[in-house]
Amino acid sequence: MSDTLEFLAMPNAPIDEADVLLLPIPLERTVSFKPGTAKAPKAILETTGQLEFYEEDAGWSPFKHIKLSVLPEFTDDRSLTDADFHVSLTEHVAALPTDNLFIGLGGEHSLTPSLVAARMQEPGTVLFLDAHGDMRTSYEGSRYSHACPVTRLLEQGHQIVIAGVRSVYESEVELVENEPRITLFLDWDLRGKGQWESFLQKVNSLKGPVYLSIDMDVFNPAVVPGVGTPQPGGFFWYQMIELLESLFSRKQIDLRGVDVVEIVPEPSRVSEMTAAKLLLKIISFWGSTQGFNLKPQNGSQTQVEYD
Ligand SMILES: [Mn+2]
Repeated sequence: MSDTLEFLAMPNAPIDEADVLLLPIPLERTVSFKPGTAKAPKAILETTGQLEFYEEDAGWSPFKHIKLSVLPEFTDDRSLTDADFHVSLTEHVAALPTDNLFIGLGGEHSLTPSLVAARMQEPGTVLFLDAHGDMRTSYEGSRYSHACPVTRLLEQGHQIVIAGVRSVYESEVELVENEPRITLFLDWDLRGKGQWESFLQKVNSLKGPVYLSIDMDVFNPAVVPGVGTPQPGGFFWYQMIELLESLFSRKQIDLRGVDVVEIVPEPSRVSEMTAAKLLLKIISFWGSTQGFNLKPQNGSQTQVEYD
């Protein structure tokens, strides 16, 4: 049983009963700078054991009411080509129950289009938080590189709202200028109060199906030093909280899925803790918006046996 991954050291709910499905995906194929992202899902989930059940921003204990299941890791079969791996990931996720909050825990950012293909089959909006443009057509010989997910998402027919970017290639700037389906909020532009407010308004006004992809390098490296390709600048913790509050303040939000990617575990474990707490905030804010606080107290926390 020691290989079983858990969130907050709670027993996993049966998949068909779970309100939140969390899929660890230790994908590491195209990392170009700091290796180690394959170790992230396990390191982050182990760190969740240090969180409190009570979530102080929404002011409740979400898992008294919410049932969560951490699924077995979707391990990488290295005999598969990149293309075949991503098809198998999409098929795996598409076969899961859909009446839940789905969270993919990476792993490198190239997994996002495969998760979106499974969870958002009609055109929708991807809110894409990242230090980099991630809009290359291919990179180092692979269309499935962590530098290319935005291009794959455009091919699927989605709108993309990208924020936090502070590293782009010239052809990516040209793509943004010519592609009306991309809305880009450069990190520098978000530093002004007016611009930050208009970004939050944009987040709050997203209509139709929405998918949230969080590359942890969107954060300032002082907050999250352990990422595959760090960049100076970036979000601080309470900016992310404000963003999540804006996203989840609309009760009718049609959130198809979330992913948290690109962590590389590091000795201080600050990065893993930030990712762990971010997962807790996302689940808490989502659950609060969905009215779980009014539902019976038979969530995963109630299954914990204290000694
Ligand atoms: Mn990225």
